[in-house]
Amino acid sequence: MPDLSAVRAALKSQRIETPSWAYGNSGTRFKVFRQEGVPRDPFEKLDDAAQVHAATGAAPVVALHIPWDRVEDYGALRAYAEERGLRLGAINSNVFQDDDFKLGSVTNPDPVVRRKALGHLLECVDIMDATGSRDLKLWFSDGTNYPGQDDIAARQGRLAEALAAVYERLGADQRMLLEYKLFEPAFYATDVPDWGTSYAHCLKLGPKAQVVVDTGHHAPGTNIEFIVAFLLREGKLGGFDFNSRFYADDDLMVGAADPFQLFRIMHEVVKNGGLEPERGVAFMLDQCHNIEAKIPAIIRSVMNVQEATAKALLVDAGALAAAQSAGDVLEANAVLMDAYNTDVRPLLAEVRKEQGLHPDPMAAYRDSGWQQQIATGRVGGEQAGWGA
Ligand code: PSV
Ligand code: MN
Ligand code: MN
Repeated sequence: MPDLSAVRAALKSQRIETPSWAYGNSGTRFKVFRQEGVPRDPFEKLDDAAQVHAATGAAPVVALHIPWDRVEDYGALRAYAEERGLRLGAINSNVFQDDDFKLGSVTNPDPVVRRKALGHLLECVDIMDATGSRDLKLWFSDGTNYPGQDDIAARQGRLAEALAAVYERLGADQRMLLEYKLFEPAFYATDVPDWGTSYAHCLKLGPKAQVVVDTGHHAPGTNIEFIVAFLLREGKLGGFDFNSRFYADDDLMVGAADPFQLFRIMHEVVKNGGLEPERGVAFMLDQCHNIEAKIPAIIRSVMNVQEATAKALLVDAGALAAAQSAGDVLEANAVLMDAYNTDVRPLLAEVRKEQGLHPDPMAAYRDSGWQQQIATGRVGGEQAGWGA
């Protein structure tokens, strides 16, 4: 049987990083839906993130996206976060919203455009120095739409060159996390389409380059937990961008579409040591809440990750290993399913109470009055949003 006090301790130490863009307005390519009380600047995003942390006790880190979260003084933003018990997390670069990047950013055939893209990535590392962020998250929209449009291998060479320049610029305690995505916006060939491509680049670069797994970026049916187990074994899993998908990059609440998949992923994380803080695996959310209230959706997402983690921690590792080595297929599967089928909500409620938190984070937020306060208080000014 798993040691319950170790399970409780592990649950208390897990940190989930929330994305600044999830607090702002968002939508689909068809429509951005505006919500009342949405933050008007990065400082107000931190105010909302502090509410998520107050309700859950598990979300003290906030990822930024540049230039969406551009401010005059990043030191002041950092101090503002720290005053609220938060810290600034991954800096997400953005080389996908500029006309110059139509044919690619770091893989663009034009060296002038490539230099501009690299300049942005290096600026993001400067920002990390000021914010105290450990991670630079790189997602490239680069790719081609038509066969013959550009030289696939040459684009890999250009990508490698840019990555090497960024790697060179990283400080001793900084890392770069290279994200992959099967398709979109490029529809024929994406330059970093899968974990293998990301892994190969990271391997060449060195230990400060790690792969980030966005759960929404795979072909349907992909065994994501296999990828997780492989990368952990190789010491190359930098973190997750958690979200749920039914079809493509849906960015829905993690654990909403397929809680069993999330459990299988967390089982591999737990089993392969990925929950230990020294491993440095970042548990980030990458979601947009287009039709649902944003702060409660983020709280729900944090809870969904915690529930999957709790179930994974409850797997009877001894019984599982015994069944596996005996070749007892049904028993091994049953051990895993027993953990998955456990209702961990009472355990998590107890753990929260032990931490001095409300046992139900959704109720804690509802009772806080924050939603009413921002709905009436945040009037005037432009509300922040995806791409704003
Ligand atoms: C675009 O697909 C994307 O959703 C990537 O997953 C990035 O991590 C995110 O946007 C923020 O740039
Ligand atoms: Mn992502
Ligand atoms: Mn995505």
